[in-house]
Amino acid sequence: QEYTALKLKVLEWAPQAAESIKGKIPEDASVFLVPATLRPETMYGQTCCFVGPNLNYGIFKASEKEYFVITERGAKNMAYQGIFAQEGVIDKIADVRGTDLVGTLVNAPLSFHKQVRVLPMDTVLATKGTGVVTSVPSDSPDDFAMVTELAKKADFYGIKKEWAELEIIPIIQTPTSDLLAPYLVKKLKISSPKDAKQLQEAKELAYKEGFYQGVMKVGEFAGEKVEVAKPKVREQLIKAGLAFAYSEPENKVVSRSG
Ligand code: ZZB
Repeated sequence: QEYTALKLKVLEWAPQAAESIKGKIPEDASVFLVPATLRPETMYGQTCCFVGPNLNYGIFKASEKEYFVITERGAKNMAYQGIFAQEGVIDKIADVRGTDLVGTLVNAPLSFHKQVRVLPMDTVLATKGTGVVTSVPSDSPDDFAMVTELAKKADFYGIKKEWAELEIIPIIQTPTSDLLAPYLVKKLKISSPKDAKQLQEAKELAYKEGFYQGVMKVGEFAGEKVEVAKPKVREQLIKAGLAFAYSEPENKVVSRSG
């Protein structure tokens, strides 16, 4: 899978995370949360950044001035893709639990919401991407279901309600809607992030309709088909130093007979 890895610069750490990294990062360096996405053209609609509260993350040195918050697994993959200073070498300077990152304020490249919060999502997989997911509730049913849940039960999740209530702005027009994810969540009667089966179906529908029938409503490529705009937005982000290509090895099926 060829992902776009986006650089969300940390502006303000949540208190627990600040404690874990104290004295470990040079004053003049930047730290980024780095989600892997298949939908770079939707980055205008980011409203938060998800981490798995129970997952372990590391802070990895990418270069003298840049550090990434990702899973160890993500870092191991990146080490062989010319992303870090030295091929095959990973340099972890701190460990941090997902739950300790919640509340961290980051900059979201291209988004209408320049600054967004790190929020918890239990369904983030440790086995995919970087373990960090940028949230686009206008076009991702999983994200819409999760921000709805977080706003409803902010206290339970230990967050401020307003962190989950950023305006959801239409990014892509399709024949059925300009807010495809909320539309599908309602249509398939999805009531929580635990409705895994319906969410999977909604995701597949959203991918298909968004890609083949979507037209950009916003940004530099407004009016262009998603199919056409997607690689252009990606290039633009990469050229600006706000993103880079990240690929994932296929999951191997290990057979017992070897
Ligand atoms: C932003 C975005 C906007 C995404 C959208 C999707 C959509 P897939 O589809 O399952 O192959 N993702 C990335 N890493 C993880 C992870 N570790 N755990 C859970 N989810 C993860 O995976 C690719 C998408 O799943 C990624 O693209 C990311 O969310 C999420 F409008 O990034 B996406 C219809 C989907 N729309």
